[in-house]
Amino acid sequence: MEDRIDGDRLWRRLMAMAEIGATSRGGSDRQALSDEDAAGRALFLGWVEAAGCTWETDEIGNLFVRRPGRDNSLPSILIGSHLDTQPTGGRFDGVYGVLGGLEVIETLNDRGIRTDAPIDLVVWTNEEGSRFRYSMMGSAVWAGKLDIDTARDLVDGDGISVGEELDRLGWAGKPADSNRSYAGAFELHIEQGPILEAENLEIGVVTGVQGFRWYTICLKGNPVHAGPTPMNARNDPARGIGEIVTQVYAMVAEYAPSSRATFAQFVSMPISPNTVPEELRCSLDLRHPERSTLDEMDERFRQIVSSVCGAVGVESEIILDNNSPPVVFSRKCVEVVQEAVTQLGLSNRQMVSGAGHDACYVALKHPTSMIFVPCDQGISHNEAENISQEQAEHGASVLLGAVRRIAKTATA
Ligand code: HGY
Ligand code: MN
Ligand code: MN
Repeated sequence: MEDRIDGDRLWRRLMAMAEIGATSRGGSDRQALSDEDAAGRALFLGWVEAAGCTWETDEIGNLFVRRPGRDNSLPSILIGSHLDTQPTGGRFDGVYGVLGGLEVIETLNDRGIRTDAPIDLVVWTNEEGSRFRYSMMGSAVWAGKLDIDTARDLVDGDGISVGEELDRLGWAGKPADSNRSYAGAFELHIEQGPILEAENLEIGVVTGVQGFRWYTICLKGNPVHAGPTPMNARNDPARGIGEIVTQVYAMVAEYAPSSRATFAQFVSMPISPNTVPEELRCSLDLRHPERSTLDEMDERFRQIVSSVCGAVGVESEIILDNNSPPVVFSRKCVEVVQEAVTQLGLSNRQMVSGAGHDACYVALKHPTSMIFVPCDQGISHNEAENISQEQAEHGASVLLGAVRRIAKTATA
């Protein structure tokens, strides 16, 4: 059988999903556990039920869609990604892996193919970590790396908690069966970077994911009047953060080309233009493929904060919000993807993912790998994020090929 899916159906569904939470600049805003996220799930579940699948949620709202196999006691095949988006996100990040997974199920249905093993298509809760600041939150709880109560207590900028939203939406189910075994897991995703397009390649066979750490930097100064207070009589956190940003960027540049640093979410209190801030907070996202380099950047970042704050006379606090170590995927699952790509005759390369994905946590428990397709100019987490229908078809066809191969081994 030629592993080709129905690209028109997949594209129609991607565009229908993009209507939900559509932004004025052509992107998506379906932040985790929002009404838009719920509307996206409702649209998805309508297609799921029409495809003859059952579904349930676990305690953190992860959605598990089941396509039964001939023998449901066999280790399942896990596919899926996320439907939640950044506040000014694109139409494909996460969504493409979920609807590509559903397209694989639809194609198996169309062809009357029953796999021996069941197929589980998962929609993970709050992959983005932008509204509730823990990236890949749902898969972290499922993998036992984040305590459910800690996750439920995470709050957004308005003080609304994950738990309140889960209960409001009715998404909290029973704890997932941690003993369920999986023959293999595959996440289909856009690359979100420039490599595949620059090398004019159709598929990325993903061998792992770089590590990342998220911090909250909090600088505490002394609020004084912006007018009469002499410049040398201030304990000004703004002076501290400016110097910290400059020195951290310079430090991280020493580990180029793989190192990444991103400062964001700047907030000063009180919110006043004519009072020196009492407190200034921001986020920092540090990334690198090697754990030892991440450790080194972590240590040097903390030294910079301490020495700058000493020099400008402000206090500092650094909170480590998220620590996702580098991940190496299973050779078995990488090879299964590689075989599927080769059979389809698609140009490809093996690569490490620059972005984090739920597959990082899935890989802690079961053999896992990922499939990438290029996106325009490598742009993502941006409303201009874009892929073509042909690119969407390529990736989902590779996913179909990988599922069919692993299903055979699952049978064996
Ligand atoms: O931050 C990430 O890499 C992912 O998009 N959550
Ligand atoms: Mn994603
Ligand atoms: Mn994302």
